[in-house]
Amino acid sequence: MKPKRGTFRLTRRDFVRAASVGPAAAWFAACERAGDAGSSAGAGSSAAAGREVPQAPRWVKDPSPFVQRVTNLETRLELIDGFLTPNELFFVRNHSPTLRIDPASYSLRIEGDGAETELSLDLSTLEALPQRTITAYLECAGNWRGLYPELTGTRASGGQWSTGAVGCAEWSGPSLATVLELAGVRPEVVDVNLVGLDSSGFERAMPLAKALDPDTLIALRMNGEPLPADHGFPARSVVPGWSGSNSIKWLGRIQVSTERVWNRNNTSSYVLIGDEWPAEDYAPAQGKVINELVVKSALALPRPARLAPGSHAIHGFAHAPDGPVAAVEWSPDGGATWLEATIVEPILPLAWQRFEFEWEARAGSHTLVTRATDAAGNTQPAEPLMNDKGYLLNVPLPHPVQVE
Ligand SMILES: Nc1nc2c(c(=O)[nH]1)N[C@H]1C(S)=C(S)[C@@H](COP(=O)(O)O)O[C@H]1N2
Ligand SMILES: [Mo]
Repeated sequence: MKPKRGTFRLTRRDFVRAASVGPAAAWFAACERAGDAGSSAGAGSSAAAGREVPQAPRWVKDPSPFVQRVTNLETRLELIDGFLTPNELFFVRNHSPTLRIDPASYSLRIEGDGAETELSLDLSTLEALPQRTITAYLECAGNWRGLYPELTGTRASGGQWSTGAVGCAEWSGPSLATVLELAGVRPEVVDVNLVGLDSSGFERAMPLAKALDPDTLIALRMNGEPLPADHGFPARSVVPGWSGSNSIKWLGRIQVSTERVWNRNNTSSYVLIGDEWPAEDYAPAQGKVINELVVKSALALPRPARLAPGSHAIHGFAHAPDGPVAAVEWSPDGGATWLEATIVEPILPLAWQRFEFEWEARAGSHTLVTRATDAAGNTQPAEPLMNDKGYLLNVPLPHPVQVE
């Protein structure tokens, strides 16, 4: 469904009247407390017995199908056989434990010197706005970072993800633009900063143009269900094609600013730090800010994989930030020869693409490699983009396979 913006009848004034406007601070504090209490509930019995300090469960979903890394759950791509990532298999990147929010007391605050009116919208108001549905992939900018030593000879700091900090889902909710229009955006606005309610206060700013892109959503639903708690219930942003860090979960505040917004997530995190990006050129950021993701492809196989000799249908997922992948090549011999893989429908502009090929596997050790290219000719480069935090690694990925 793609509602036309012009068909939306309620005026901003209707909403200013309908929405409760008031200080949000008390509510944020209450919500944080509820989150702490809710998240430690599972460990209550041992705490009551006075034996140990309760450990907050880090996730609501069953973590067993994932690779568990501190507060994160990494998807095993080999478990994804269809086009979309099922919610229960979708990776989780949390800077603090999953927050559990009571939908009855939730509200989203729109504020800042660039907003003509400050508003608080409750969940039913967000649900009553025109809903847009997109199928979009979401990838952490640090996906593949754990492969840095193998591919570049150096380690990069941050979570050591293999290839599973990516997924693709159908997201529905109002466009961020629709919500911004309710408050009114002053012409001088530069940045829109989105702030989560989790205890890390995770936030990320984007330029106004991206905030007004109709595909930038405040998602309320994921794959046809209300957003799962681990993915930001009741509301998160989804910013297709951009670093997953822009897709703010448990969205609590939208700050509309007439000045550039600088915070940790565009000064020291999610910036390219290294010799190529002199800090003085990017101050107050320590390097070049990462927004758009890069063209990538990976196989849905364990790493390393073990296969029996014979013919195998191999599949994987390829994605590009700016339109679908147009071609995927694969190599059975570590990149010496290349063949064309089949891209499986559907081919949607913001989604990943599933690709497949038949491989006649002979006994021995092999290295499969894949390489995706988008319609504009952007492809996976032979040389890695070296940066201290290991973002945006996208060289064609060698995949070790033992056939026996
Ligand atoms: N509030 C909040 N939003 C957040 C994060 C977080 O820790 N807190 N992590 C971000 C990062 S770095 C990524 S990659 C995505 C991951 O989304 P997912 O956990 O739904 O897969 O959420 C983003 N949004
Ligand atoms: Mo991320």
